[in-house]
Amino acid sequence: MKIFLDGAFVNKDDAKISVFDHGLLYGDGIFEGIRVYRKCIYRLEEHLERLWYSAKDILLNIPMTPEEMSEAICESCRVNGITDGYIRLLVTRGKGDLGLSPASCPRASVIIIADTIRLYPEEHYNVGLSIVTVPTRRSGPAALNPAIKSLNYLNNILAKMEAAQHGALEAIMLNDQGYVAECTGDNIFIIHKGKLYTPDVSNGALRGITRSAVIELAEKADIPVKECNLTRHEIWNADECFLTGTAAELIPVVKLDGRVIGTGKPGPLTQKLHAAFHEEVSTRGQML
Ligand code: PXG
Repeated sequence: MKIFLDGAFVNKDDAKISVFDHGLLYGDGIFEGIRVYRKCIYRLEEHLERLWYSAKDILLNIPMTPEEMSEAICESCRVNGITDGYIRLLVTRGKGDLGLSPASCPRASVIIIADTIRLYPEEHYNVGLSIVTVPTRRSGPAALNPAIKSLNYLNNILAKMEAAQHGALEAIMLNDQGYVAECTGDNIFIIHKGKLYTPDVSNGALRGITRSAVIELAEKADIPVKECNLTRHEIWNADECFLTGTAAELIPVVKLDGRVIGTGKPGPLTQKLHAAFHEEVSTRGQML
């Protein structure tokens, strides 16, 4: 496997960064997770736009243009023979001195890993996930803006571990006000009386690329969509519930906190939207 590291392709075992990289020392950096479906890099432009927004937010100068980044991503897939897979793109603050200030880091580091991805076990797409609400909260915009896809994922990691302690693969994270924000690595949707609802991004949800795709696909299918405040009450009483993410795609949720949602089986609108999503993935994006 070849890794793109600061402008060159190096073997996996030689792909090393400095222990003085502020991405490692302080989690100072940003990332994207991107899928490739049948040689099509799904919604690459949207991922790059989000990356550049995250960079602007943390005053990080990405040492490449979006066009150069797009080409480096395509080349990472080509050199590794990846036609279906997962791309992990990182931009770290780069090497500097000890101390929080990025002033000592002259150049950001760019790392591109093109690999394959393990989704949730297949059975969960057929029977649905049972998830739980965990105590760890999603950080609010007044602390670390959750719209920044940063290398600081500790609260999401804690939430993921709390889910595992309850035998669940995913967890709902609430925001400071107690509204549902999202899951640890996925956005959440419910269907109630034929309408689709998802937490507004102001509740601490990442503006997920899959989330945006599902909203678009639902609107195309004449399913009304509302981005709003949601509490666990709405989720427990929903007809259907599902999660969205680059790795997960759309995955049904049939239980929250031990309470059955809807019929306890993946619902028809979830299945319809997942099918519509599959139809678009290899046609929407950058061809290799
Ligand atoms: N919320 C959070 C907090 C995420 O990190 C999503 C929602 C879904 O967004 P997309 O754009 O993928 O539809 C994410 C997704 C990884 C990795 O290892 C990436 C994510 C989550 C966990 C792991 O690349 N991001």
